[in-house]
Amino acid sequence: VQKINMIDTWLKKHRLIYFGATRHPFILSIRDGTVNLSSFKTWLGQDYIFVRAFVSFVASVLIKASKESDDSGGDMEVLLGGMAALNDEIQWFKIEASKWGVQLSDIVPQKANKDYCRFLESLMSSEVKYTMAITAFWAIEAVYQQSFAHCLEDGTNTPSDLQATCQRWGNDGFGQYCHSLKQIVNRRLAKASDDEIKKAEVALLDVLEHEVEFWNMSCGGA
Ligand code: HMH
Repeated sequence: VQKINMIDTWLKKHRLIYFGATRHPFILSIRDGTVNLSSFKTWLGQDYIFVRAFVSFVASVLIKASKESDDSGGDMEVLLGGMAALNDEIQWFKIEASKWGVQLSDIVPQKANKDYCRFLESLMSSEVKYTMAITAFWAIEAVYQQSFAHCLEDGTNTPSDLQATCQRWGNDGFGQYCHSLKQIVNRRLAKASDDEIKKAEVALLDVLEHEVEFWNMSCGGA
């Protein structure tokens, strides 16, 4: 296996599950305008909880970077940019929730969300190496980028009041940021041991499965 662009190799190998995560029926329903608004509100409230846990995870990735990265690719700057974006995102969730009448303080995390947050916590362990953690991080961001960008393509029927949500993750700047993360991951993987590569691939698959479950949960309504 050539190690220059491990990510693209993996995305080809695992394209069915990757499509499961990035072309989920929930995303397709936003894209064609048939989305159930109660599903959207469920997603909004649950994702707010997820993002709060995600901030801690990103902080742990930053710590791993400071210990393990030679930083030739400016990993620190990219990660700090991601943290800044999350600060913005949390404020956005609050505004959006009040627009949709979703009471964030009342949200109880559902099973898929709890499972996903527990997975993030497992990656925060100091036993987990930077290469594995940053691979998961890239995958988490890339799924949202790919999913929401799909809703903004020409000829789609995304409802106008959901356009801003899609823009949040589907905009070009976020795409650039995901590309920078991908380059960091590919650079790490090119130098990683077989064992580290294996672990990173498993982390990618775990993320994709959790993302599918998260979308499934949102479709559940409630
Ligand atoms: C579940 N995955 C989930 N929520 C998010 N906000 C992202 C990825 C991207 O930040």
